[in-house]
Amino acid sequence: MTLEGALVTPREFPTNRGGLCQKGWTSGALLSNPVRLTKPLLHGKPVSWDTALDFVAERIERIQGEHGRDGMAIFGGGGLTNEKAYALGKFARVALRTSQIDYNGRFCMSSAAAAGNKAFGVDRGMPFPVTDLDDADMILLVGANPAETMPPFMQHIKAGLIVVDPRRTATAERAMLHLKPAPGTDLALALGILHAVFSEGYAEQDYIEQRTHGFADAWRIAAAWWPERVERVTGVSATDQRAVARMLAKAKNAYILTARGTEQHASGTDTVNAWINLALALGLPGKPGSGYGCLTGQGNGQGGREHGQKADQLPGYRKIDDPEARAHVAGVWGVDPDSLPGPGRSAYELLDALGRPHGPKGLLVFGSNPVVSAPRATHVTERLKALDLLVVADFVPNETTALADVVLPVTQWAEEEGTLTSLEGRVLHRRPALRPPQEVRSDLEVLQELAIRLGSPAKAFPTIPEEVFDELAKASEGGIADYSGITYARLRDGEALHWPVPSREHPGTPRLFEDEFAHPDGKARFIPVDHKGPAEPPDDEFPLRATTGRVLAHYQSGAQTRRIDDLMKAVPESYVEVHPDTAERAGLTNGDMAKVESRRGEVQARVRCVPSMRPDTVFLPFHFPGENSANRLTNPALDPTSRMPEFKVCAVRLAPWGEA
Ligand SMILES: Nc1nc2c(c(=O)[nH]1)N[C@H]1C(S)=C(S)[C@@H](COP(=O)(O)OP(=O)(O)OC[C@H]3O[C@@H](n4cnc5c(=O)[nH]c(N)nc54)[C@H](O)[C@@H]3O)O[C@H]1N2
Ligand SMILES: Nc1nc2c(c(=O)[nH]1)N[C@H]1C(S)=C(S)[C@@H](COP(=O)(O)OP(=O)(O)OC[C@H]3O[C@@H](n4cnc5c(=O)[nH]c(N)nc54)[C@H](O)[C@@H]3O)O[C@H]1N2
Ligand SMILES: [Mo]
Repeated sequence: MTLEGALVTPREFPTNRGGLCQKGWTSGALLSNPVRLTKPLLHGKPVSWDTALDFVAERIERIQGEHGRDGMAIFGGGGLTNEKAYALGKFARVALRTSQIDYNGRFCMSSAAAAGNKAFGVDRGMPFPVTDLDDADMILLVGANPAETMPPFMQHIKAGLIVVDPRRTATAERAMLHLKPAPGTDLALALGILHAVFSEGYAEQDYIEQRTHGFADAWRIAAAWWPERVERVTGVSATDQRAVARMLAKAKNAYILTARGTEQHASGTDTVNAWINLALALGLPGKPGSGYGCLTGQGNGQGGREHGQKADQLPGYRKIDDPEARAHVAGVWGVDPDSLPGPGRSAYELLDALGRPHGPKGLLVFGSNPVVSAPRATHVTERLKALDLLVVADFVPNETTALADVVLPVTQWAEEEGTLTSLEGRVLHRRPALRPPQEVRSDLEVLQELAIRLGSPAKAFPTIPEEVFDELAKASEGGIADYSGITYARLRDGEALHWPVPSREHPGTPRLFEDEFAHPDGKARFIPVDHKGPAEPPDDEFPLRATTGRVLAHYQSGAQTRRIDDLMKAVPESYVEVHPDTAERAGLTNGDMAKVESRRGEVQARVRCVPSMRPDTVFLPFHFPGENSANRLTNPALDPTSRMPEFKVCAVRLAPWGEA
């Protein structure tokens, strides 16, 4: 459960069922945070709103005058409401007319999104209500640790549970079977299990024939990955692979669910497709009571990727290079379709280009802390420092606001109205619960003020969330994520609306795929994928695989949770989980301070000896900044389709801290 999600009307929320996670319990402390940003800052000094906004607008004009429209860039966030994500995308294309916009969701769910589009013709995290899981009898959870990252979700796991994770997580503790592949070898594992399914006669032949295409090509590759060969690559025994095949095939209702452990790889899209291929071979997607789904992450992980803050996208999950989509959206916006820019750079490529000769010279950040959360963070920090203009809108100071020329203090989620879209495609309306401090403004107000200064009419950037939503609904009409039948009135009435909702009378679509998939011929696609392994395999110099992820007590880049005493007591500092033998070989024991080093940098982390760790793997949480930032190590190798970085595996070595 996300920080925001945990507090959205906990009692009426079906994925939550009244449960709150640890962060939720202490969020009172968060909401009355003494370090709340309350005044605009210009080069660190408090100034009036007009001074700050005039400065920003003047600099934007100067930069775009010298370097062209693409001289300015925007970095958004999956925590923004649908209304803000939409307004940000429109602001980029209409007020700035830049192609350079992307957001942190590129780091989050873009591989599953790309894989879902390939296989099913649509990307909705879960094409069924999450409560459907309650009736399953077998669930395979791959690269997900919801016991720590979404505690309320665990209530829906009543079925037998199989977990695929290199670490013995709190989630794996609950499983009847836990497979521990080396980080970055999932794809081979999925091929091995598919091999077992087919050779043991468990494949659903009728379903494959009637509802899918492409099995033969996918099988040709999987045929070469018999379980014993897969065992040598992954470390998962052939016996366990066959057991998974059998357990899934024998179950009446089974689900395969993936999350960041599957996705955050240079071959993340192929890896997700490999698990979807397995689901298709077993006939799960679209079968009542069964399916494939992806667990989302941030407060608005799903909605954040539907309304146009992604480099290649227009609202309604439309493609920015599709002439029909451009004409429709330009019509709603009252602009010439030819004035809309084309696709821009993906998140890491955008950050990497900042301040370079052909890259953007100015950046506006809304809802992200890339100094801590981007891969190869030291380098990203240098790029941010090379900018002529860095503007950050936030409600708390963080490592990125610290570098900003201008910091704009905005309202936080509990102080605003807006909508979010849940992992099951359900649009949720949120009422403001608190009054904001006097001087802060909402993100929508900031965008309007800037747009006016840049020459747009005020009415093109409404500040009332309901007005923005109504426009978003129109812009999405006829798109994949069609919200055109949704209104605040229907949401306030408590209707459970899952997109697409193409008209006011339409009841929404809780379950996709029951009759057909979203490809024009109605069939799902097996995607032929092969195992490649990590972009940076371990070697003599850097012999260990480092993986990164989350802990219960901290949220994301930690900007908020690192300020809460109880959470800091629970997990006060960065650490590295390591097998005791591996630690010993590096001259370390439990509690020592270690230096973890990759080709990109080094970090300081407290050693936690964990006997269940694979001896070839270490784990670091990414919630800490500076010398403790796991992202000083990570490899920005990108997936060719989703452009997602390989956060989940890079080559490192261990030594005692302070040793040369
Ligand atoms: N407490 C807390 N909750 C959160 C967040 C938070 O920061 N803190 N963040 C929210 C967000 S934005 C997101 S995206 C979600 C993420 O939720 P999850 O995806 O559940 O979280 P992660 O810890 O990133 O990764 C899950 C697991 O992947 C495993 N893993 C690493 N490498 C591999 C691999 O190669 N293969 C496989 N199969 N597994 C691997 C890791 O060991 C880890 O246990 O959590 C959300 N909830
Ligand atoms: N090594 C490693 N790195 C990772 C990951 C990993 O697993 N391993 N996971 C990746 C993933 S999945 C994600 S999602 C990213 C997350 O990392 P970030 O993109 O850095 O996300 P947050 O830490 O949530 O930062 C959000 C910032 O936006 C502010 N904010 C929140 N809501 C709003 C709003 O409505 N308006 C404005 N203006 N500001 C707001 C918050 O106060 C906070 O300062 O990290 C990625 N980085
Ligand atoms: Mo995420």
